[in-house]
Amino acid sequence: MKDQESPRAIDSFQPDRRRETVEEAGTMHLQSSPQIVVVIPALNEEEGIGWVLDRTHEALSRLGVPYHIVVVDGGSRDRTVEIARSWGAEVVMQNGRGYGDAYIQGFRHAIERYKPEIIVMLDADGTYDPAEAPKLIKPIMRGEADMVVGNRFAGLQPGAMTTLNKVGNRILSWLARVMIGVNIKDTQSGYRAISRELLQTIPLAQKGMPFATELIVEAYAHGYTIKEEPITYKPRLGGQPKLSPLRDGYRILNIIIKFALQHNPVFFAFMMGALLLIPGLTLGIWVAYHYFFTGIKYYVKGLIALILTIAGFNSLLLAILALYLKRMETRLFRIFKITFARQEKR
Ligand SMILES: Nc1nc2c(ncn2[C@@H]2O[C@H](COP(=O)(O)OP(=O)(O)OP(=O)(O)O)[C@@H](O)[C@H]2O)c(=O)[nH]1
Ligand SMILES: [Mg+2]
Repeated sequence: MKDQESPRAIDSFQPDRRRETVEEAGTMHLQSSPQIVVVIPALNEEEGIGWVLDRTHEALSRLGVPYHIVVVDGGSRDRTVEIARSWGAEVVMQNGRGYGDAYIQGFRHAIERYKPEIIVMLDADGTYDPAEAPKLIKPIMRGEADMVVGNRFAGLQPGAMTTLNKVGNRILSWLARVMIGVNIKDTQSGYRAISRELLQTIPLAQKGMPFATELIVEAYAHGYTIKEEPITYKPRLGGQPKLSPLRDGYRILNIIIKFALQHNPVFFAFMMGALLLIPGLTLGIWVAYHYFFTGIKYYVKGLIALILTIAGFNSLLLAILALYLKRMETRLFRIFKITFARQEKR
């Protein structure tokens, strides 16, 4: 039985041993050992939570960093809370409802109580392997990324994801790339490591499953570096999935469209340009053909073709302008970030 709410790894903390372990793990650039908090939302996950916590302790102890585990319980009616406490996790009772709401509360609690440099997101159902957490943490420790997302498609085990979820996840990630510009293959993955600075900067409001998308899009829109690492994804250890593919898929799609309109009008301006230009130019060529080769003059059709073509060109110019503004915004965010970091160091 582990001590409840005891800060693990800090107690048995030996600076020299820690440095050895971390260097063995391949993080040669690491100057100091960052504090890590693993936040795990759980709702009736008694079959999985014990295994998840056991392996999290093992993985983070081996990494040699001070860490805490916070389980945000959404009102479980089974033994989830009891098992989580027995494995030394701090259990926070969720005030609201939903996956995103659990994370928003868990992040706030973790930051206020522990001030960790890095926060890890992990599910309680055993689908993600905590042994792979160092893979997500290390790029942040090395300063190569602000958020690292586990790509489940790289190691999908049989029965882990239904065909509907697989297709839906691929489509949603593709839409996020085309419409917003986020180049992440698995935007719905719930296994991530994130810097505290990122979490303290971006606004997060989504209470349900769209939270995963919101987190990535806001991080991207604020100019943070997001990396992806391959991970394995296994079938649940038991319990019921809380994700409802059609309802949540629809909500996530809505969020992508909303963010695309808010953050990246390039896509819409470009689509508008294409929709006006294609018929405009086709009609224009047809009118010109008749004018030159058959001698028939189509004044009204010619005028419509001209209006469509001019409007289409205008939209394309707007798309180019929006693209430049977007790039400028990203550059400005980066400059702010660097200036802010320098000021904090002083
Ligand atoms: N606290 C809390 N946890 C939740 C809530 N909804 C889901 N969770 C937890 O969030 C994690 C992810 O939920 P899942 O149901 O596994 O969703 P999923 O991983 O997209 O779906 P599967 O692939 O079927 O596992 C699990 O650990 C759940 O127990 C909630 O409302 N409150
Ligand atoms: Mg799951």
